[in-house]
Amino acid sequence: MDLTQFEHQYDHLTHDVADVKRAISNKLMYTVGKDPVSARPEDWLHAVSYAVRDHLVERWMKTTRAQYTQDVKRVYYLSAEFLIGRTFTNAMLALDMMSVVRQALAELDVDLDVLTELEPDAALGNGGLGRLAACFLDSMATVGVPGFGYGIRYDYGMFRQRIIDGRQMESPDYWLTHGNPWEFQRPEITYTVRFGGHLESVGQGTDSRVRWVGTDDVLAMAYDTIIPGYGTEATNTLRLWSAKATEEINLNAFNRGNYFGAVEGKNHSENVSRVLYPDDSTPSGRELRLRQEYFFCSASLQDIVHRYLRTHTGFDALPDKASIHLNDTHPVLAIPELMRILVDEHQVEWTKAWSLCKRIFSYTNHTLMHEALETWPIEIFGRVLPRHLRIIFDINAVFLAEITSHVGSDADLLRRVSLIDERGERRVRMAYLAVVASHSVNGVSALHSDLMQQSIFADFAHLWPERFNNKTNGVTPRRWLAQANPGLANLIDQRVGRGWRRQLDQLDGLRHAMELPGFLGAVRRVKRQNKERLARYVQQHLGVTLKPEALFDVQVKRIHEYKRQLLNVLHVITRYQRILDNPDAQWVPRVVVFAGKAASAYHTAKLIIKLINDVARVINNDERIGDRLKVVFIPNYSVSLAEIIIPAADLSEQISTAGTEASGTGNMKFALNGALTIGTLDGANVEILDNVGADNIFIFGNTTPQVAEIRAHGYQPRQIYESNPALAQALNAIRDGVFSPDELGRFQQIFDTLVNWGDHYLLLADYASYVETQSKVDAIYRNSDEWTRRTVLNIAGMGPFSSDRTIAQYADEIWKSRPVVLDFGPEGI
Ligand code: HTW
Repeated sequence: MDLTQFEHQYDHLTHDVADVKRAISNKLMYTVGKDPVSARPEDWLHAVSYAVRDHLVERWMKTTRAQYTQDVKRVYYLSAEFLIGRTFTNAMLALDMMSVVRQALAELDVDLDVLTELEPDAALGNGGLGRLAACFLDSMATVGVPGFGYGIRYDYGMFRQRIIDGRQMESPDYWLTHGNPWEFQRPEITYTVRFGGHLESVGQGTDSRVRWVGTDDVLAMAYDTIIPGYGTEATNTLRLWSAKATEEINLNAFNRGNYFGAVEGKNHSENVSRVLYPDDSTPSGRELRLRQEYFFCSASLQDIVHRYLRTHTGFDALPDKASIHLNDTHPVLAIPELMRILVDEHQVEWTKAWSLCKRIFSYTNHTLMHEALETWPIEIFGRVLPRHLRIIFDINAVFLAEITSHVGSDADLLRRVSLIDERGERRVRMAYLAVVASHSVNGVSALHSDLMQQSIFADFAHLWPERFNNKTNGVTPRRWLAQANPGLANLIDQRVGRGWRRQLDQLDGLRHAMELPGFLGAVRRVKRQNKERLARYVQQHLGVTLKPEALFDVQVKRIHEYKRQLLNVLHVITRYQRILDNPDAQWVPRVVVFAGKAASAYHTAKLIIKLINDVARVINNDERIGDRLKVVFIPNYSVSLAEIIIPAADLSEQISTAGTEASGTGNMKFALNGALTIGTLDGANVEILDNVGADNIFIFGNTTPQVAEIRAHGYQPRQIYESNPALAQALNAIRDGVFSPDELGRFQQIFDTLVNWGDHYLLLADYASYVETQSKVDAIYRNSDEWTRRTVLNIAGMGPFSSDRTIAQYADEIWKSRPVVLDFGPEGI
């Protein structure tokens, strides 16, 4: 697609092509160190990235200086994951430099679009939780919240997925091979992080203190990335920590002539920031993971306290100058770490330190799934972090005493809410620690926030109802509409102006555009171009030919049983069998697209990938089917792939068992790009329904209370199997090896899980409703004007799902932060 037509003209006013050209040439020679005649495309990418980055640096210093002189309250967003994706195009759009850079490069005989494809994704996250953190950084900068992201600079991000013989194969993602032009290494900003050792008591009685000694130390070095705001000069900082050995080599071993032994320790301690744990909603429970979590919490807290003490004495004002937000429980060690810094290092009295904590911390819960709730065996915890375990015991003692004094002694209640799970191997409950230490605990959609208070935190919600609240997720319209779908963005600009990039509510104006001549046709043409772009990608990478007139039915997300990719497969198989039974019916041609990674140790999820690929091979090669049905599994799902796939979707699959998907954010990205949703009443689907209207979304399946009811009455999946012939036919085909002729029993386990072993996620209970709803989808798709009208009503209803709205609510209701004032006012340029 030719994107040049969408880049607007007025950025020439602020940036001159000749200047940009000169800057790029200078960077190529003096920073990259290459002669233009021998420069490779990667060298040009680095040169132009440095040239663009210079413009961000000016804004960054201005914002940082203003934050400092105004002594504003800063918001620290602690997250083990930031799924940023690419930065280059995003930065150019923020600076309004896209067309100038394109032209400058063209005059240097370089194609901008070739360069953008060379940039590796910063894939420092698994899925929705990490991507949400990235959208939040973008929105904090854009709405002017003085925000700081803190996380880990993993050497290896999310693994690369290849599909070999239909199976997922993982390989390391070494995203830093060619260097990262967007980061600033800060060797001078380095903190010592301590592990292990033991505790000693010093002093007597009320003077007694604990000393933590004999530790193994690792250094945490800061790397900063500029986060630009859109339509403002305000920027923020993402600070990621990388582990460095405290001493390059062990001198004793070196002097004994043992060179390799001498550097071994260095490797060992630097392992702490080596690799992202590839789990989403499944526990890892590995000691190295605990060390990772503490590593970034400790460095971040030392940095926060250090920054505060540069301009303040005493800690009374700390809660007015710092909010620390915990993105799920992975950063919860920040709580005992702040207590340790205050009490052990600054001699703050315990009660005082604890009340400061409760005003500083806030926490977001992202899952209710029991197996995903983080707990650590106290044996491991005490060995790695003895001081923090003691602090948690002390917090727990005070907390349980407080409960007893309020509600009387209720042993059962105390056992349930204790920070230590005493059943079996004793474990620390990280989520409970977060709730006890935070002044705010939020869920990520209306439904999830309600369920959270009724299930995992029910006892706490009774004790402290005022602490609990909802903040429905959102996505940044800059990346997920302006950048990913320039064709649609341009069309919207023509109808309602460009303001939606910062005020997504303005999309509401599209409701009127519907009646304008040519509008629906134009929307359809843009979708068609996006589908052609995806079809080209699939042709190139998979060798499968897709017809763009088919309905593109898309499910892209982590592979997990609760997300029910298998339910989608059951529908695909049923459709296949019906086409074979009735080839002459007027079938609406469909392309069913899957993408997503499975956690490397999650056997069932990997088997589901194999099944999808086996089903795809059989259907795609069955001549009787032709173009009526195609199935593709696109390997290596990532932010950059999402930017190609989502704009090309007609139908968005959001089909998790009601009550299991906390929010979902893919659901919002698809609707914003004009896909209609087929979904259950789960997570944010419920609110999408409220905003687009029941006529414009395909809702099916059991609701959350119905799911509970079915389970309570003894769910019998086999009965459903036996009484629904179409379902039985699909399941039997899986069981009998129709899709695995080379190994007939390959998918027996999948059959058993659903029919004989309880079907935990109730796929069979929702199958009939799902398949019936899919027929309704076909019927509407046949009427292309009607389909497009609904598409536009979806886009028009997406105003509330901007992460700018979400962040404004966090800032007002949780963080109580005020925007920084720049010279030109918060609106900037
Ligand atoms: C939810 C998803 C929600 C998203 O957060 C998720 N939670 C985890 N991963 C997610 C943002 O609020 O839209 O519905 O499922 O995508 C998640 C998680 C984890 C442990 C618990 C929950 C992610 C990575 C690693 C561990």
